[in-house]
Amino acid sequence: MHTVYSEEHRHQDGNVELFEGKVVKPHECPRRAEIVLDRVKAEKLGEVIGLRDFGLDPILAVHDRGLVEFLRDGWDEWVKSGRTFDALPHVWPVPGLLPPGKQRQAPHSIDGKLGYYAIDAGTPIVAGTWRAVYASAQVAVTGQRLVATGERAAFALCRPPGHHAGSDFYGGYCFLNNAAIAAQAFRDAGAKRVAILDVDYHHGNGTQQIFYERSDVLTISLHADPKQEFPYFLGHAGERGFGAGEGYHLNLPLPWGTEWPEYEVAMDEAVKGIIAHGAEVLVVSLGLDTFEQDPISRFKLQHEDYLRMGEKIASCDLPTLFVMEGGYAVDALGVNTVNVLKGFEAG
Ligand code: OKP
Ligand code: ZN
Repeated sequence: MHTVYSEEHRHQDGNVELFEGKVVKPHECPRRAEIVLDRVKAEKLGEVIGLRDFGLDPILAVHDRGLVEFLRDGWDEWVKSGRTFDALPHVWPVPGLLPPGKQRQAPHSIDGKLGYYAIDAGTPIVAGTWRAVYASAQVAVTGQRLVATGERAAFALCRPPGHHAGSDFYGGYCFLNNAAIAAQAFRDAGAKRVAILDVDYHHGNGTQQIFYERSDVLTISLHADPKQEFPYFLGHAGERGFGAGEGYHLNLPLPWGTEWPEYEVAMDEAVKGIIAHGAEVLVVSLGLDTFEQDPISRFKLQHEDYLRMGEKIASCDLPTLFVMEGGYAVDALGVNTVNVLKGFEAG
């Protein structure tokens, strides 16, 4: 399968992340994408293709204009207000703060806007953020076009990742939801039913929120139980969709320490759901932070398990777009990512 890649991701290169109460160097760093690209080339997975620019329309089909304009202009406002170091939020409009029936409102001040749009303080905005996240979304849509025009599969090597970003919020290293943008692009290209399978270690809260009230895009996430793990407030088994979307979202939370045998059981349930949905196309949010050596995660998958994961995904027997998400054991990230893709091709 072909890989879509753009060097623009390098412009997202933050200095700081607030991580479990400490200021650390961001786990989500440019070397992640480079090591995956190197492995794709070394394993001769297929061609490496540059992005095509589809403009703002596919982004605005999923995200509110307010968020998009904030991501585009926020850095300049931050600089105008006298700062040059990474922009992070420090105050949030939690629901209980507001009077009954009152919606939150975007303030004018940049510090207020950061807290309004961000869900965490781990996702720095820097000078090149918009360039990188815009390109990441275009990489996803370029991959989507490959699959929509007849390829069995494609790999969108997106960076920054996307699955924590919702229609009007960003965070968890994610700014625009690349997988959701691609899924919507499949719908707009005529696919009646689409499925998104999220195998990142963390719950895909943004993807869940975007499609929660819709029946055309089935969303399934396998992840560490939010009772224990980020994003903490969403991702419980009881969340099954709402209104027209009821029954079209599936969360499969798993405990810390999960190994392949238990993971496989959840994968089988996900595959069953995708087939039952009658999806015409599959988007995979491909996070590799389920790896046993991941520095911020607590599942225990091994290198070879990713081959099996790829085979399982292939058993859905659908045209498939892989969209890169997380994975922070950087030295192993290329091997693990390409193992999924090779397992898929063998399956
Ligand atoms: C992004 B992706 C709590 C710290 C969590 C944010 C993690 C974002 C992960 N232990 N910090 O890989 O899903
Ligand atoms: Zn993750």
